[in-house]
Amino acid sequence: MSDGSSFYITTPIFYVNDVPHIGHAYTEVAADVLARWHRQRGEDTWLLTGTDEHGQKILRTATANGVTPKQWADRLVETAWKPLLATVDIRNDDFIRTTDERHEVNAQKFLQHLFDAGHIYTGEYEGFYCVGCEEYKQPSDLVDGTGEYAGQQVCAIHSIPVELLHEKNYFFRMSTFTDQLLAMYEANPTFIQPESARNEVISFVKQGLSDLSISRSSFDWGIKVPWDDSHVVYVWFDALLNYITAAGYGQDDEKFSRLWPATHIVGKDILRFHAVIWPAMLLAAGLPVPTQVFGHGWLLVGGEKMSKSKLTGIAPNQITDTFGSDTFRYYFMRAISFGQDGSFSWEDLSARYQSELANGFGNLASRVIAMVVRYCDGEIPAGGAPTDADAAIRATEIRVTEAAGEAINRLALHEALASVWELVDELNGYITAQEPWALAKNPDDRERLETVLHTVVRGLGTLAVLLSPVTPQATATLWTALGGTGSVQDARIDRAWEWTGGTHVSPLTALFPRIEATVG
Ligand code: MET
Repeated sequence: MSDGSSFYITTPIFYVNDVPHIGHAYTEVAADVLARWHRQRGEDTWLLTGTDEHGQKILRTATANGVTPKQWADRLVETAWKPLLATVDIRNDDFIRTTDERHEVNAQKFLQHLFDAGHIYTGEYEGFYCVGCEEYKQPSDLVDGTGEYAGQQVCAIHSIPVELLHEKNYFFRMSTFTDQLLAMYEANPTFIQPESARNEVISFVKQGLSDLSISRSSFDWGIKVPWDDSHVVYVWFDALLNYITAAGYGQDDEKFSRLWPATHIVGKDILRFHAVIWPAMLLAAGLPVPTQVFGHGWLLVGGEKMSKSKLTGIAPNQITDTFGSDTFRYYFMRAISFGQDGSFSWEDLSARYQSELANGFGNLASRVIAMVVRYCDGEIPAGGAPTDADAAIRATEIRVTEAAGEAINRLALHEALASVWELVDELNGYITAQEPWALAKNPDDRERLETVLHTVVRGLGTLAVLLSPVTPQATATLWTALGGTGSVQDARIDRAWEWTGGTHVSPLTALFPRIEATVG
């Protein structure tokens, strides 16, 4: 499938006011799985992540901690945000910070371009603002507060009171793009996914867009507006531009035309920024809009949204320290329908670890390799003529490989894994039915034994290739044990069932060992 096309995929760049929780890691993993899948198929793949470092929220956090915002950002990037990538095994191609010089220069260039083209004017903003969201709010965005905020109107996302702003600001004529955006959504039905998110955005835009305040003048932590340094750029207007800065906009035309546009993976609470404001900015600049904006759901813990501001935050390494990064990645991709809200619980995680990873996949790999070592001195047998049962395994390999690819193309990550697990289950059932240990007892059954072992080794090779984007560590170990050449994550295999494998296996320790510790 390597047709020279590129696959540019991004995560949001996260605010550095606080440390990451599993919701951030979930987004990172989803984007990384997609990037690894496309990279493995030989596509020119580029995964971007990074940090969002300007704005009032970070300024206030830094001030409260007695440091400058840049010092605060440097500290959090090095101690929390970059380490997150290692914790959940992200193979990103770039890490952008909005305080990078390349970005500041670029954001100013973009803004000046819009100003010169008449898309920006001076105005006055009077209304609500949520510093938690860094977003201007309409009265209809607010809900009744509870507890200490009873009797007040609060932000529906952060459950804290909003602030009343009255500032002279610069405005972007976003309203003039209403019809163009609606026509673009119409012409490109998969631009916003999932379908529920698309419908919500379309009905929002159909009400007509307002112009957007794109500068702030009551504090100075931000990128200076190029023609008026008494203003800093509104943090979202600055942040969204990271996606083109990193792709080389304004600096490396060859790279930019090769990579842009991108697929954006975002949480549903920031969908409108990406599906409305961002394409309007790009249209104003005469640049292509993104390929797709996918809004995933929220992680719920004990029925509540996992949140930076509530106490439901779980640090990713609370999970990976015990279960490892592969389990983290597998669990969240498998247990939650990508695009829907999903609940996290320690019980569910432990149960899936035990039944699907340890017993289903890990045990299968250990048993098969141990049998090749024991019955064939570690040499992978060539196998004889296939029976119907063997042919059925091959048919399943072909079917699930195609089904997983098709599901990945729809970003239905959970469906892709469910398909691959059909092969795990069938291979386990096949071993039980064929009883290679019984065949090994009778020299007359030697050829049959070899055919059975050949079939299951090939099935394991297929699993290693298909699961490599999700569980890179375990599949690399398995690939080596199967005598596979090169790295499984770069195995250029479009038809995984044609894996021919190595000639010898080497011993394998448990891919997903028994976990004794109590967690949670
Ligand atoms: N900083 C934002 C957040 O964490 C995302 C910005 S993506 C351009 O929600």
